[in-house]
Amino acid sequence: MTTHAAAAPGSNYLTNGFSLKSWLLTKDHKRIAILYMISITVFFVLGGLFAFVVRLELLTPAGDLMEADTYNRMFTMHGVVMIFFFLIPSIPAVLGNFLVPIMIGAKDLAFPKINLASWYLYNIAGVITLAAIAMGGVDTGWTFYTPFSTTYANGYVVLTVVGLFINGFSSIFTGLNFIVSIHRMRAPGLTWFRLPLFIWGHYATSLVIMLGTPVIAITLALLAAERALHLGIFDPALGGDPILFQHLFWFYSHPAVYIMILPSMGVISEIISAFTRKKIFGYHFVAFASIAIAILGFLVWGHHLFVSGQSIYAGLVFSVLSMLVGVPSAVKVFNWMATLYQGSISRQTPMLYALGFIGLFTIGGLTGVMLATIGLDVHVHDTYFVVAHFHYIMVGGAIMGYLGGIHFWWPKMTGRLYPNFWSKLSAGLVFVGFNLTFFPQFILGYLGMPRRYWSYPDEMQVLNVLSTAGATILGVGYAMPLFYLLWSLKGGRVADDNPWGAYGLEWETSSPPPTENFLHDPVVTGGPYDYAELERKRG
Ligand code: HEM
Ligand SMILES: [Cu+2]
Repeated sequence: MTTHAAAAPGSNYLTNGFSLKSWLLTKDHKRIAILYMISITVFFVLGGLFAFVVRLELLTPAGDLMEADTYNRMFTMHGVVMIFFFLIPSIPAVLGNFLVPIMIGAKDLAFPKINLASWYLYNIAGVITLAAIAMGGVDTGWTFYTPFSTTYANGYVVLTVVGLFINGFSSIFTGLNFIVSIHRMRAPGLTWFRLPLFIWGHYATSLVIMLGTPVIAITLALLAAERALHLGIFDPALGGDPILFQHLFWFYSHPAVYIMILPSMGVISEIISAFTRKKIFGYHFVAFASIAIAILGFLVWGHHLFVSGQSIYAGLVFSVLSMLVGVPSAVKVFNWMATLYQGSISRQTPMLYALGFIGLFTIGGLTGVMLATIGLDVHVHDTYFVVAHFHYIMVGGAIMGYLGGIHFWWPKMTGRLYPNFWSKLSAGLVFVGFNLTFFPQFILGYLGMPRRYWSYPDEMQVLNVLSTAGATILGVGYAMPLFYLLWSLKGGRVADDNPWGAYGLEWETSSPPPTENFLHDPVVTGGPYDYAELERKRG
Protein backbone atom coordinates (compact mmCIF):
# COMPACT_ATOMS: atom_id res chain seq x y z
CA MET A 1 0.00 0.00 0.00
CA THR A 2 1.07 3.58 -0.49
CA THR A 3 0.99 6.15 2.24
CA HIS A 4 -1.07 9.31 2.13
CA ALA A 5 -0.62 12.63 3.77
CA ALA A 6 -2.90 13.20 6.73
CA ALA A 7 -5.44 16.00 6.97
CA ALA A 8 -4.47 19.54 7.83
CA PRO A 9 -4.34 19.79 11.61
CA GLY A 10 -7.64 20.72 13.23
CA SER A 11 -9.85 19.81 10.31
CA ASN A 12 -11.63 16.49 10.55
CA TYR A 13 -15.09 14.96 10.47
CA LEU A 14 -15.75 15.94 14.07
CA THR A 15 -14.84 19.61 13.61
CA ASN A 16 -16.79 19.91 10.37
CA GLY A 17 -19.84 21.65 11.90
CA PHE A 18 -20.85 21.67 15.55
CA SER A 19 -24.58 22.37 15.34
CA LEU A 20 -27.15 19.76 16.25
CA LYS A 21 -28.41 20.01 12.69
CA SER A 22 -24.99 19.19 11.28
CA TRP A 23 -25.24 15.92 13.19
CA LEU A 24 -28.91 15.05 12.73
CA LEU A 25 -28.82 15.67 8.97
CA THR A 26 -25.33 14.35 8.37
CA LYS A 27 -24.63 12.04 5.47
CA ASP A 28 -21.10 11.28 6.68
CA HIS A 29 -20.84 7.56 7.46
CA LYS A 30 -18.50 8.38 10.34
CA ARG A 31 -20.97 10.68 12.03
CA ILE A 32 -23.77 8.18 11.48
CA ALA A 33 -21.56 5.58 13.18
CA ILE A 34 -21.27 7.87 16.21
CA LEU A 35 -25.03 8.49 16.24
CA TYR A 36 -25.57 4.72 16.16
CA MET A 37 -23.07 4.24 18.96
CA ILE A 38 -25.04 6.60 21.18
CA SER A 39 -28.38 4.92 20.37
CA ILE A 40 -27.25 1.35 20.88
CA THR A 41 -25.49 2.27 24.12
CA VAL A 42 -28.82 3.51 25.49
CA PHE A 43 -30.43 0.19 24.57
CA PHE A 44 -27.51 -1.80 25.97
CA VAL A 45 -27.92 -0.09 29.33
CA LEU A 46 -31.67 -0.72 29.24
CA GLY A 47 -31.25 -4.38 28.31
CA GLY A 48 -28.67 -4.71 31.07
CA LEU A 49 -31.08 -3.31 33.64
CA PHE A 50 -33.71 -5.89 32.66
CA ALA A 51 -31.08 -8.64 32.97
CA PHE A 52 -30.14 -7.40 36.41
CA VAL A 53 -33.76 -7.56 37.58
CA VAL A 54 -33.96 -11.15 36.31
CA ARG A 55 -30.75 -12.12 38.15
CA LEU A 56 -31.99 -10.40 41.30
CA GLU A 57 -35.17 -12.48 41.29
CA LEU A 58 -33.09 -15.64 40.85
CA LEU A 59 -30.97 -14.84 43.91
CA THR A 60 -33.47 -16.76 46.02
CA PRO A 61 -35.25 -20.03 45.18
CA ALA A 62 -38.69 -18.58 45.90
CA GLY A 63 -40.39 -16.27 43.42
CA ASP A 64 -40.51 -13.40 45.86
CA LEU A 65 -39.23 -10.18 44.32
CA MET A 66 -41.99 -9.72 41.73
CA GLU A 67 -45.08 -11.36 40.27
CA ALA A 68 -44.47 -14.29 37.92
CA ASP A 69 -46.05 -12.26 35.14
CA THR A 70 -43.65 -9.37 35.74
CA TYR A 71 -40.73 -11.80 35.62
CA ASN A 72 -41.89 -13.05 32.22
CA ARG A 73 -41.96 -9.47 30.96
CA MET A 74 -38.49 -8.77 32.32
CA PHE A 75 -36.73 -11.63 30.53
CA THR A 76 -38.73 -11.01 27.36
CA MET A 77 -37.78 -7.36 27.22
CA HIS A 78 -34.20 -8.22 28.08
CA GLY A 79 -34.06 -10.57 25.09
CA VAL A 80 -35.89 -8.29 22.67
CA VAL A 81 -33.77 -5.25 23.50
CA MET A 82 -30.45 -7.10 23.56
CA ILE A 83 -30.97 -9.13 20.37
CA PHE A 84 -32.76 -6.66 18.09
CA PHE A 85 -31.60 -3.31 19.41
CA PHE A 86 -28.09 -4.09 20.56
CA LEU A 87 -26.43 -7.22 19.18
CA ILE A 88 -27.72 -7.12 15.62
CA PRO A 89 -26.85 -3.48 14.91
CA SER A 90 -23.83 -3.22 17.25
CA ILE A 91 -20.74 -3.95 15.17
CA PRO A 92 -22.09 -3.34 11.64
CA ALA A 93 -23.86 -0.08 12.44
CA VAL A 94 -21.08 1.39 14.57
CA LEU A 95 -17.71 -0.07 13.57
CA GLY A 96 -18.87 -1.17 10.11
CA ASN A 97 -20.36 2.21 9.28
CA PHE A 98 -17.21 3.94 10.40
CA LEU A 99 -14.68 1.59 8.85
CA VAL A 100 -16.09 -0.11 5.75
CA PRO A 101 -15.69 2.97 3.50
CA ILE A 102 -12.26 3.80 4.92
CA MET A 103 -10.99 0.24 4.64
CA ILE A 104 -12.04 0.02 1.00
CA GLY A 105 -10.52 3.44 0.31
CA ALA A 106 -13.83 5.16 -0.48
CA LYS A 107 -15.16 8.57 0.52
CA ASP A 108 -18.45 7.24 1.89
CA LEU A 109 -20.90 4.38 1.49
CA ALA A 110 -22.78 4.02 -1.77
CA PHE A 111 -26.06 5.46 -0.42
CA PRO A 112 -25.36 8.02 2.33
CA LYS A 113 -29.00 9.14 2.63
CA ILE A 114 -30.19 5.57 3.02
CA ASN A 115 -27.54 5.17 5.69
CA LEU A 116 -28.96 8.12 7.61
CA ALA A 117 -32.49 6.77 7.06
CA SER A 118 -31.33 3.51 8.63
CA TRP A 119 -30.45 5.33 11.85
CA TYR A 120 -33.80 7.12 11.91
CA LEU A 121 -35.70 3.87 11.33
CA TYR A 122 -33.74 2.25 14.13
CA ASN A 123 -34.74 5.04 16.50
CA ILE A 124 -38.37 5.07 15.40
CA ALA A 125 -38.47 1.30 15.92
CA GLY A 126 -36.82 1.76 19.29
CA VAL A 127 -39.35 4.35 20.40
CA ILE A 128 -42.25 2.10 19.36
CA THR A 129 -40.79 -0.83 21.24
CA LEU A 130 -40.07 1.37 24.25
CA ALA A 131 -43.69 2.55 24.14
CA ALA A 132 -44.82 -1.08 24.30
CA ILE A 133 -42.47 -1.58 27.25
CA ALA A 134 -43.67 1.56 29.03
CA MET A 135 -47.30 0.55 28.61
CA GLY A 136 -46.68 -2.78 30.31
CA GLY A 137 -44.36 -4.79 28.12
CA VAL A 138 -44.56 -8.23 26.51
CA ASP A 139 -44.30 -11.67 28.09
CA THR A 140 -43.83 -14.03 25.13
CA GLY A 141 -40.05 -14.41 25.27
CA TRP A 142 -38.01 -12.88 22.44
CA THR A 143 -39.06 -15.89 20.33
CA PHE A 144 -42.81 -14.98 20.22
CA TYR A 145 -43.89 -18.61 19.96
CA THR A 146 -47.45 -19.20 18.79
CA PRO A 147 -50.19 -19.89 19.83
CA PHE A 148 -49.19 -18.16 23.07
CA SER A 149 -48.21 -14.91 21.32
CA THR A 150 -51.24 -14.81 19.03
CA THR A 151 -53.93 -15.96 21.41
CA TYR A 152 -53.03 -16.05 25.10
CA ALA A 153 -50.37 -13.43 25.80
CA ASN A 154 -51.80 -10.29 27.35
CA GLY A 155 -48.91 -7.88 26.71
CA TYR A 156 -48.34 -5.45 23.87
CA VAL A 157 -47.35 -8.04 21.27
CA VAL A 158 -48.56 -6.19 18.18
CA LEU A 159 -46.86 -2.92 19.10
CA THR A 160 -43.58 -4.68 19.84
CA VAL A 161 -43.76 -6.60 16.60
CA VAL A 162 -44.44 -3.40 14.64
CA GLY A 163 -41.28 -1.95 16.21
CA LEU A 164 -39.25 -4.99 15.18
CA PHE A 165 -40.70 -4.92 11.65
CA ILE A 166 -39.49 -1.34 11.20
CA ASN A 167 -36.17 -2.15 12.82
CA GLY A 168 -35.67 -4.85 10.18
CA PHE A 169 -35.54 -2.18 7.50
CA SER A 170 -32.79 -0.30 9.29
CA SER A 171 -30.81 -3.53 9.21
CA ILE A 172 -31.56 -4.12 5.52
CA PHE A 173 -30.49 -0.57 4.62
CA THR A 174 -27.13 -1.11 6.29
CA GLY A 175 -26.61 -4.48 4.59
CA LEU A 176 -27.55 -3.06 1.20
CA ASN A 177 -25.10 -0.21 1.60
CA PHE A 178 -22.24 -2.52 2.52
CA ILE A 179 -22.83 -4.96 -0.35
CA VAL A 180 -23.02 -2.25 -3.00
CA SER A 181 -20.08 -0.30 -1.60
CA ILE A 182 -17.81 -3.34 -1.32
CA HIS A 183 -18.65 -4.38 -4.88
CA ARG A 184 -18.46 -0.99 -6.54
CA MET A 185 -16.31 1.40 -4.54
CA ARG A 186 -13.02 -0.33 -3.76
CA ALA A 187 -9.91 1.77 -4.34
CA PRO A 188 -7.82 1.03 -7.44
CA GLY A 189 -5.72 -2.07 -6.81
CA LEU A 190 -7.87 -3.26 -3.91
CA THR A 191 -8.84 -6.68 -5.25
CA TRP A 192 -11.11 -9.05 -3.30
CA PHE A 193 -8.21 -10.96 -1.80
CA ARG A 194 -6.50 -7.80 -0.66
CA LEU A 195 -9.52 -6.86 1.47
CA PRO A 196 -9.16 -6.91 5.24
CA LEU A 197 -11.01 -9.79 6.91
CA PHE A 198 -13.16 -7.20 8.66
CA ILE A 199 -14.59 -6.44 5.22
CA TRP A 200 -15.13 -10.13 4.42
CA GLY A 201 -16.97 -10.50 7.72
CA HIS A 202 -19.22 -7.55 6.93
CA TYR A 203 -19.81 -8.71 3.38
CA ALA A 204 -20.94 -12.15 4.57
CA THR A 205 -23.08 -10.55 7.28
CA SER A 206 -24.74 -8.27 4.75
CA LEU A 207 -25.69 -11.25 2.59
CA VAL A 208 -27.35 -12.88 5.59
CA ILE A 209 -29.13 -9.64 6.48
CA MET A 210 -30.48 -9.16 2.96
CA LEU A 211 -31.69 -12.75 2.60
CA GLY A 212 -32.92 -13.37 6.14
CA THR A 213 -34.47 -10.15 7.42
CA PRO A 214 -37.41 -10.08 4.97
CA VAL A 215 -38.42 -13.51 6.28
CA ILE A 216 -38.64 -12.37 9.90
CA ALA A 217 -40.43 -9.21 8.82
CA ILE A 218 -43.13 -11.21 7.02
CA THR A 219 -43.34 -13.71 9.86
CA LEU A 220 -43.88 -10.99 12.43
CA ALA A 221 -46.40 -9.29 10.14
CA LEU A 222 -48.34 -12.56 9.88
CA LEU A 223 -48.22 -12.91 13.64
CA ALA A 224 -49.58 -9.40 14.12
CA ALA A 225 -52.27 -10.03 11.50
CA GLU A 226 -53.34 -13.20 13.24
CA ARG A 227 -53.43 -11.59 16.67
CA ALA A 228 -55.31 -8.51 15.50
CA LEU A 229 -57.58 -9.99 12.83
CA HIS A 230 -57.82 -13.64 13.95
CA LEU A 231 -56.61 -15.05 10.66
CA GLY A 232 -55.83 -18.76 10.92
CA ILE A 233 -52.17 -18.88 10.03
CA PHE A 234 -50.53 -20.29 13.13
CA ASP A 235 -53.48 -21.02 15.46
CA PRO A 236 -54.60 -24.66 15.09
CA ALA A 237 -58.08 -23.72 16.34
CA LEU A 238 -58.42 -21.61 13.21
CA GLY A 239 -56.83 -24.17 10.91
CA GLY A 240 -53.28 -22.84 11.23
CA ASP A 241 -50.03 -24.53 12.21
CA PRO A 242 -48.10 -23.29 15.28
CA ILE A 243 -44.96 -25.19 14.26
CA LEU A 244 -44.93 -23.22 11.00
CA PHE A 245 -44.17 -20.18 13.12
CA GLN A 246 -41.15 -21.88 14.67
CA HIS A 247 -39.82 -22.81 11.24
CA LEU A 248 -40.25 -19.29 9.88
CA PHE A 249 -38.89 -17.69 13.05
CA TRP A 250 -35.72 -19.80 13.14
CA PHE A 251 -35.20 -19.57 9.39
CA TYR A 252 -34.23 -15.99 10.17
CA SER A 253 -33.14 -16.25 13.77
CA HIS A 254 -30.51 -18.91 13.36
CA PRO A 255 -28.82 -16.97 10.52
CA ALA A 256 -29.30 -13.91 12.73
CA VAL A 257 -26.92 -15.39 15.26
CA TYR A 258 -24.34 -15.20 12.48
CA ILE A 259 -25.30 -11.58 11.86
CA MET A 260 -24.11 -11.11 15.42
CA ILE A 261 -20.94 -13.19 15.28
CA LEU A 262 -19.49 -12.72 11.76
CA PRO A 263 -18.68 -9.00 12.19
CA SER A 264 -17.17 -9.82 15.55
CA MET A 265 -14.94 -12.44 13.94
CA GLY A 266 -13.85 -9.76 11.47
CA VAL A 267 -12.85 -7.47 14.35
CA ILE A 268 -10.90 -10.29 16.00
CA SER A 269 -8.90 -10.96 12.83
CA GLU A 270 -7.87 -7.30 12.63
CA ILE A 271 -6.86 -7.13 16.29
CA ILE A 272 -4.93 -10.40 16.28
CA SER A 273 -2.98 -9.46 13.22
CA ALA A 274 -2.16 -6.01 14.61
CA PHE A 275 -0.99 -7.25 18.00
CA THR A 276 1.03 -10.21 16.78
CA ARG A 277 2.60 -8.22 13.93
CA LYS A 278 1.74 -11.02 11.52
CA LYS A 279 -0.39 -11.75 8.52
CA ILE A 280 -3.47 -13.78 9.48
CA PHE A 281 -2.53 -17.43 8.96
CA GLY A 282 -4.57 -18.93 6.10
CA TYR A 283 -6.12 -15.62 5.05
CA HIS A 284 -8.05 -17.20 2.16
CA PHE A 285 -9.50 -19.89 4.40
CA VAL A 286 -10.67 -17.33 6.93
CA ALA A 287 -12.24 -15.22 4.19
CA PHE A 288 -14.04 -18.20 2.65
CA ALA A 289 -15.07 -19.48 6.09
CA SER A 290 -17.15 -16.29 6.49
CA ILE A 291 -19.00 -17.03 3.27
CA ALA A 292 -19.38 -20.71 4.21
CA ILE A 293 -20.89 -19.74 7.56
CA ALA A 294 -23.30 -17.35 5.83
CA ILE A 295 -24.50 -20.12 3.49
CA LEU A 296 -24.54 -23.06 5.93
CA GLY A 297 -26.17 -20.87 8.56
CA PHE A 298 -29.35 -20.94 6.48
CA LEU A 299 -29.55 -24.74 6.51
CA VAL A 300 -29.62 -25.53 10.21
CA TRP A 301 -32.69 -23.79 11.66
CA GLY A 302 -34.35 -27.12 12.46
CA HIS A 303 -31.96 -27.72 15.38
CA HIS A 304 -34.26 -25.46 17.38
CA LEU A 305 -37.15 -27.83 16.69
CA PHE A 306 -35.73 -31.19 17.75
CA VAL A 307 -38.42 -31.63 20.40
CA SER A 308 -41.22 -29.89 18.49
CA GLY A 309 -42.45 -33.10 16.92
CA GLN A 310 -40.69 -32.56 13.59
CA SER A 311 -39.87 -35.79 11.79
CA ILE A 312 -36.90 -37.70 13.15
CA TYR A 313 -35.40 -37.78 9.65
CA ALA A 314 -35.57 -34.02 9.41
CA GLY A 315 -33.98 -33.92 12.84
CA LEU A 316 -31.12 -36.15 11.68
CA VAL A 317 -30.40 -33.95 8.66
CA PHE A 318 -30.49 -30.78 10.76
CA SER A 319 -28.24 -32.41 13.33
CA VAL A 320 -25.57 -33.27 10.76
CA LEU A 321 -25.81 -29.88 9.04
CA SER A 322 -25.52 -28.12 12.41
CA MET A 323 -22.30 -29.94 13.13
CA LEU A 324 -21.03 -28.92 9.70
CA VAL A 325 -21.58 -25.23 10.44
CA GLY A 326 -19.13 -25.64 13.30
CA VAL A 327 -16.37 -26.48 10.81
CA PRO A 328 -15.76 -23.03 9.28
CA SER A 329 -15.91 -21.51 12.77
CA ALA A 330 -13.30 -24.01 13.91
CA VAL A 331 -11.19 -23.15 10.85
CA LYS A 332 -11.12 -19.55 12.02
CA VAL A 333 -10.21 -20.46 15.58
CA PHE A 334 -7.35 -22.66 14.33
CA ASN A 335 -6.09 -19.92 12.04
CA TRP A 336 -6.14 -17.32 14.82
CA MET A 337 -4.21 -19.70 17.05
CA ALA A 338 -1.70 -20.34 14.28
CA THR A 339 -1.30 -16.57 13.86
CA LEU A 340 -0.59 -16.19 17.57
CA TYR A 341 2.00 -18.94 17.39
CA GLN A 342 5.45 -17.33 17.48
CA GLY A 343 3.94 -13.88 16.95
CA SER A 344 5.32 -10.96 18.94
CA ILE A 345 2.19 -10.67 21.05
CA SER A 346 1.50 -7.36 22.73
CA ARG A 347 -1.08 -7.39 25.50
CA GLN A 348 -2.85 -4.12 24.83
CA THR A 349 -6.51 -3.76 25.84
CA PRO A 350 -7.99 -4.68 22.42
CA MET A 351 -5.85 -7.83 22.39
CA LEU A 352 -7.13 -8.84 25.83
CA TYR A 353 -10.64 -8.76 24.40
CA ALA A 354 -9.55 -10.73 21.33
CA LEU A 355 -7.90 -13.44 23.43
CA GLY A 356 -11.00 -13.56 25.62
CA PHE A 357 -13.13 -13.92 22.52
CA ILE A 358 -11.20 -16.97 21.30
CA GLY A 359 -11.61 -18.85 24.57
CA LEU A 360 -15.23 -17.98 25.20
CA PHE A 361 -16.36 -18.43 21.61
CA THR A 362 -14.74 -21.87 21.56
CA ILE A 363 -16.71 -22.93 24.63
CA GLY A 364 -19.88 -21.53 23.06
CA GLY A 365 -19.23 -23.29 19.77
CA LEU A 366 -18.36 -26.64 21.31
CA THR A 367 -21.48 -26.63 23.48
CA GLY A 368 -23.37 -25.77 20.28
CA VAL A 369 -22.10 -28.99 18.75
CA MET A 370 -23.25 -30.80 21.88
CA LEU A 371 -26.72 -29.29 21.47
CA ALA A 372 -26.73 -30.29 17.82
CA THR A 373 -26.56 -33.90 19.01
CA ILE A 374 -30.23 -34.81 19.18
CA GLY A 375 -29.94 -37.27 22.07
CA LEU A 376 -28.29 -34.68 24.26
CA ASP A 377 -30.53 -31.84 23.19
CA VAL A 378 -33.66 -33.74 24.21
CA HIS A 379 -32.23 -33.76 27.72
CA VAL A 380 -31.10 -30.13 27.96
CA HIS A 381 -33.51 -28.35 25.59
CA ASP A 382 -35.17 -25.34 27.25
CA THR A 383 -32.81 -25.53 30.23
CA TYR A 384 -30.13 -23.17 31.46
CA PHE A 385 -27.62 -25.18 29.43
CA VAL A 386 -29.01 -23.54 26.29
CA VAL A 387 -28.99 -20.16 28.02
CA ALA A 388 -25.31 -20.64 28.90
CA HIS A 389 -24.48 -21.81 25.35
CA PHE A 390 -25.86 -18.79 23.60
CA HIS A 391 -24.53 -16.31 26.11
CA TYR A 392 -21.03 -17.73 25.66
CA ILE A 393 -21.43 -17.03 21.95
CA MET A 394 -23.31 -13.76 22.04
CA VAL A 395 -21.84 -12.12 25.14
CA GLY A 396 -18.50 -13.95 25.22
CA GLY A 397 -18.21 -13.66 21.44
CA ALA A 398 -20.15 -10.80 19.92
CA ILE A 399 -19.85 -8.31 22.80
CA MET A 400 -16.17 -9.08 23.41
CA GLY A 401 -15.63 -8.35 19.71
CA TYR A 402 -17.59 -5.11 19.93
CA LEU A 403 -15.68 -3.89 22.97
CA GLY A 404 -12.36 -5.05 21.53
CA GLY A 405 -13.15 -3.17 18.33
CA ILE A 406 -14.23 -0.02 20.17
CA HIS A 407 -10.95 -0.06 22.11
CA PHE A 408 -8.94 -0.76 18.94
CA TRP A 409 -10.43 2.00 16.80
CA TRP A 410 -11.34 4.55 19.52
CA PRO A 411 -8.13 6.54 18.88
CA LYS A 412 -9.00 6.61 15.17
CA MET A 413 -12.62 7.61 15.78
CA THR A 414 -11.94 10.29 18.39
CA GLY A 415 -8.25 11.17 18.11
CA ARG A 416 -7.77 10.36 21.79
CA LEU A 417 -6.16 7.55 23.79
CA TYR A 418 -7.86 6.11 26.87
CA PRO A 419 -6.14 5.17 30.12
CA ASN A 420 -4.42 1.78 29.91
CA PHE A 421 -4.83 0.82 33.53
CA TRP A 422 -8.59 1.30 33.65
CA SER A 423 -9.24 -0.29 30.30
CA LYS A 424 -7.24 -3.39 31.18
CA LEU A 425 -8.93 -3.61 34.56
CA SER A 426 -12.34 -3.42 32.94
CA ALA A 427 -11.41 -6.07 30.34
CA GLY A 428 -10.34 -8.30 33.23
CA LEU A 429 -13.57 -7.71 35.16
CA VAL A 430 -15.63 -8.44 32.05
CA PHE A 431 -13.83 -11.76 31.54
CA VAL A 432 -14.06 -12.89 35.17
CA GLY A 433 -17.61 -11.60 35.66
CA PHE A 434 -18.77 -13.21 32.46
CA ASN A 435 -17.47 -16.67 33.36
CA LEU A 436 -18.82 -16.46 36.88
CA THR A 437 -22.23 -15.50 35.53
CA PHE A 438 -22.60 -18.09 32.82
CA PHE A 439 -20.45 -21.11 33.65
CA PRO A 440 -22.66 -22.12 36.60
CA GLN A 441 -25.61 -22.02 34.18
CA PHE A 442 -24.18 -24.95 32.22
CA ILE A 443 -24.25 -27.00 35.42
CA LEU A 444 -27.68 -25.72 36.43
CA GLY A 445 -29.08 -26.64 33.03
CA TYR A 446 -27.50 -30.04 33.11
CA LEU A 447 -29.06 -30.58 36.53
CA GLY A 448 -32.41 -29.75 34.98
CA MET A 449 -33.13 -26.10 35.80
CA PRO A 450 -35.54 -24.95 33.11
CA ARG A 451 -35.14 -21.52 31.52
CA ARG A 452 -37.80 -18.82 31.93
CA TYR A 453 -38.93 -19.83 35.46
CA TRP A 454 -38.87 -17.39 38.36
CA SER A 455 -38.32 -20.02 41.08
CA TYR A 456 -36.23 -23.17 41.47
CA PRO A 457 -35.46 -25.94 44.01
CA ASP A 458 -33.44 -24.92 47.08
CA GLU A 459 -30.43 -27.07 46.21
CA MET A 460 -29.80 -24.93 43.13
CA GLN A 461 -29.33 -21.73 45.09
CA VAL A 462 -25.54 -21.74 45.44
CA LEU A 463 -24.97 -21.82 41.69
CA ASN A 464 -27.60 -19.13 41.16
CA VAL A 465 -26.02 -16.87 43.75
CA LEU A 466 -22.65 -17.29 42.01
CA SER A 467 -24.30 -16.36 38.74
CA THR A 468 -25.88 -13.21 40.17
CA ALA A 469 -22.58 -12.25 41.81
CA GLY A 470 -20.85 -12.70 38.46
CA ALA A 471 -23.47 -10.57 36.74
CA THR A 472 -22.73 -7.78 39.22
CA ILE A 473 -19.01 -7.91 38.41
CA LEU A 474 -19.82 -8.03 34.72
CA GLY A 475 -22.04 -4.97 35.11
CA VAL A 476 -19.19 -3.03 36.73
CA GLY A 477 -16.83 -4.15 33.96
CA TYR A 478 -19.26 -2.92 31.30
CA ALA A 479 -19.95 0.38 33.05
CA MET A 480 -16.30 1.39 33.35
CA PRO A 481 -15.62 2.09 29.65
CA LEU A 482 -18.58 4.49 29.65
CA PHE A 483 -16.66 6.65 32.09
CA TYR A 484 -13.06 6.42 30.90
CA LEU A 485 -13.93 6.64 27.21
CA LEU A 486 -16.04 9.75 27.78
CA TRP A 487 -13.30 11.16 29.99
CA SER A 488 -10.71 10.51 27.27
CA LEU A 489 -12.50 12.87 24.89
CA LYS A 490 -11.22 15.78 26.97
CA GLY A 491 -8.52 14.33 29.16
CA GLY A 492 -7.01 11.55 27.06
CA ARG A 493 -3.63 11.85 25.36
CA VAL A 494 -3.84 12.90 21.70
CA ALA A 495 -3.52 9.87 19.43
CA ASP A 496 -1.31 9.94 16.36
CA ASP A 497 -2.45 8.51 13.04
CA ASN A 498 -1.34 4.97 13.82
CA PRO A 499 -1.07 4.52 17.58
CA TRP A 500 -0.78 0.71 17.42
CA GLY A 501 1.61 0.62 14.47
CA ALA A 502 -1.01 -1.41 12.60
CA TYR A 503 -1.36 -2.14 8.89
CA GLY A 504 -4.44 -1.02 6.93
CA LEU A 505 -5.89 1.96 5.07
CA GLU A 506 -7.63 3.30 8.15
CA TRP A 507 -4.24 3.80 9.82
CA GLU A 508 -2.89 5.80 6.90
CA THR A 509 -5.30 8.68 7.28
CA SER A 510 -5.39 11.10 10.19
CA SER A 511 -6.98 10.44 13.60
CA PRO A 512 -9.80 11.46 13.42
CA PRO A 513 -10.12 11.18 9.63
CA PRO A 514 -11.09 14.16 7.45
CA THR A 515 -14.68 14.27 6.19
CA GLU A 516 -13.59 12.80 2.84
CA ASN A 517 -11.61 10.09 4.68
CA PHE A 518 -8.40 10.67 2.68
CA LEU A 519 -6.79 13.81 1.33
CA HIS A 520 -5.57 11.92 -1.76
CA ASP A 521 -7.38 9.00 -3.34
CA PRO A 522 -5.66 5.86 -2.09
CA VAL A 523 -4.10 3.36 -4.48
CA VAL A 524 -3.45 -0.11 -3.12
CA THR A 525 -0.39 -2.01 -4.27
CA GLY A 526 -0.09 -4.86 -1.80
CA GLY A 527 -1.91 -7.59 0.08
CA PRO A 528 -3.46 -7.28 3.53
CA TYR A 529 -1.57 -7.48 6.82
CA ASP A 530 1.81 -7.09 5.16
CA TYR A 531 3.72 -6.39 8.36
CA ALA A 532 7.02 -7.45 6.81
CA GLU A 533 6.62 -4.66 4.25
CA LEU A 534 5.57 -2.19 6.95
CA GLU A 535 8.70 -2.97 8.98
CA ARG A 536 10.86 -2.55 5.87
CA LYS A 537 9.35 0.86 5.18
CA ARG A 538 9.94 1.96 8.74
CA GLY A 539 13.55 0.82 8.38
C1 HEM B 1 -20.99 -24.41 16.21
C2 HEM B 1 -22.05 -23.73 15.86
C3 HEM B 1 -23.35 -23.82 16.62
C4 HEM B 1 -24.15 -24.88 16.82
C5 HEM B 1 -23.92 -26.29 16.30
C6 HEM B 1 -25.28 -24.43 17.61
C7 HEM B 1 -26.33 -25.22 18.03
C8 HEM B 1 -27.42 -24.81 18.74
C9 HEM B 1 -28.57 -25.61 19.06
C10 HEM B 1 -28.75 -27.06 18.66
C11 HEM B 1 -29.45 -24.84 19.76
C12 HEM B 1 -30.84 -25.23 20.27
C13 HEM B 1 -30.79 -25.75 21.64
C14 HEM B 1 -32.16 -25.95 22.20
O1 HEM B 1 -33.00 -25.04 22.12
O2 HEM B 1 -32.39 -27.04 22.76
C15 HEM B 1 -28.85 -23.55 19.88
C16 HEM B 1 -29.46 -22.48 20.53
C17 HEM B 1 -29.03 -21.18 20.40
N1 HEM B 1 -27.85 -20.77 19.83
FE1 HEM B 1 -26.44 -21.97 18.99
N2 HEM B 1 -25.15 -23.11 17.88
C18 HEM B 1 -23.99 -22.69 17.28
C19 HEM B 1 -23.51 -21.42 17.26
C20 HEM B 1 -24.22 -20.31 17.70
C21 HEM B 1 -23.84 -18.95 17.45
C22 HEM B 1 -22.63 -18.51 16.64
C23 HEM B 1 -24.77 -18.19 18.09
C24 HEM B 1 -24.86 -16.68 18.22
C25 HEM B 1 -24.07 -15.76 17.73
C26 HEM B 1 -25.74 -19.04 18.69
C27 HEM B 1 -26.86 -18.61 19.37
C28 HEM B 1 -27.85 -19.40 19.83
C29 HEM B 1 -29.07 -18.92 20.45
C30 HEM B 1 -29.48 -17.46 20.61
C31 HEM B 1 -29.80 -20.04 20.83
C32 HEM B 1 -31.08 -20.10 21.65
C33 HEM B 1 -32.25 -19.54 21.06
C34 HEM B 1 -33.39 -19.60 22.02
O3 HEM B 1 -33.97 -20.68 22.17
O4 HEM B 1 -33.73 -18.57 22.61
N3 HEM B 1 -25.37 -20.34 18.46
N4 HEM B 1 -27.62 -23.55 19.25
CU1 LIG C 1 -29.59 -22.12 15.76
